Amino acid sequence: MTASGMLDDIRRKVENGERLSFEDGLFLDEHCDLLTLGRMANRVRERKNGDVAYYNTNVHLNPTNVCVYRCTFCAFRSDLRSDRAYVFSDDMIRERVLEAQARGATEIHVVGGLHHQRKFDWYVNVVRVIHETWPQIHIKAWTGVEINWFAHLTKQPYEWVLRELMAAGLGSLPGGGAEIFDEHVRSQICEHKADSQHWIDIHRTAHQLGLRSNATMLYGHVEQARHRIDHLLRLRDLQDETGGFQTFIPLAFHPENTGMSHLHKPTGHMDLRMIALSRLMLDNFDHIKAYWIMLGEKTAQVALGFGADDIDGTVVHELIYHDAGAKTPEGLTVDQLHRLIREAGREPVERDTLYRRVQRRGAEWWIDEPALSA
Ligand code: V47
Repeated sequence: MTASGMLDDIRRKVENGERLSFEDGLFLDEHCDLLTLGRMANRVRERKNGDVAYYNTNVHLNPTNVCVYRCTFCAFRSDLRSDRAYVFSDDMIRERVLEAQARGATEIHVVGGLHHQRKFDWYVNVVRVIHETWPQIHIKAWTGVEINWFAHLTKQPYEWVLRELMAAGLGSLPGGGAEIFDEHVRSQICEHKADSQHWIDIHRTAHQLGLRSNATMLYGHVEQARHRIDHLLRLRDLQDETGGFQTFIPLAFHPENTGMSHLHKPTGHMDLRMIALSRLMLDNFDHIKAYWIMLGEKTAQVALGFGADDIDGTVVHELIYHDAGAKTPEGLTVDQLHRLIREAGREPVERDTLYRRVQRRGAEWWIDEPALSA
């Protein structure tokens, strides 16, 4: 088929809500111009989410940066004996939770390093301390890679690990650690950590236990188009099976202070292409997030016209991207988020982690039922 025939065929599929194939994805990634890609993705976004763009009020907590792994893309990790190494005490965790409460946050996002000397109980305790300090906050904690490490530490199955964390107050899993599923690329960027199949098995188990989770893809390093499409389709397959993913977040590689600092940061052009491509390929995901921390506020705002319906949140205290050279502020106010969303022509809706509408009166907040997404 000619290139224009291929594009016509894809346009027709998108218009009819038909699923795109691996070959369609590869064609779009390698040959389709940005505006055509964006227009199609925006059509899909509009069908799924209308005029709404979501944000949430959240706070990040990275309880330690000490990590047994040495992923080449990571600037955040530290050796145990480095001057940079830190570990939060229970009091420091409580202080962060009380700050989150004062800021009116509905979610705390917790990820960190895999500390050589901490046992599983320490990670459970992080969740428990947060939950006991303020039971109302949703705890989105520990990526699939961390869950895999806990299973290794305890020699217990994923289900057991997840149930222990749920009993302590875990509310959902963030989408990190997915990187790129292709085994060859993965061996170049994060050789020793949980492999793709483990990451997928962990999210499947979480979904079976009733936990929702997110998914990510780290792009703009040594991967190629075929690896990106393969990654998206593996996620789409799992979503067909469980329906447990809430949102997909394409993560642009930030090279500063990493083992791949010779690479260039992805351009705004590529960032927008990845947003649009994911919207088109992940037909069974309700939401695509333009994570402003990593895209920058300006690109994230434009991404709302290229397939994204979510801009993440107020954030505060983000370290993983800032250690890798992100120039974005560490947090945005609700007013700033509203302005970005409104100027992009969307209606800002504050959601909780599970995409339910948050209502506020003064310092109080509560959740409107029923759930906004299936
Ligand atoms: O898994 C680490 C990525 C992820 C770098 O679920 C880097 O709502 C770029 O997953 N350049 C962790 N990326 C962050 C994450 C996340 C972020 C926001 C929202 C959610 C969610 C999840 O960050 C890691 C890795 O893929 N990462 N270092 C870097 N130098």
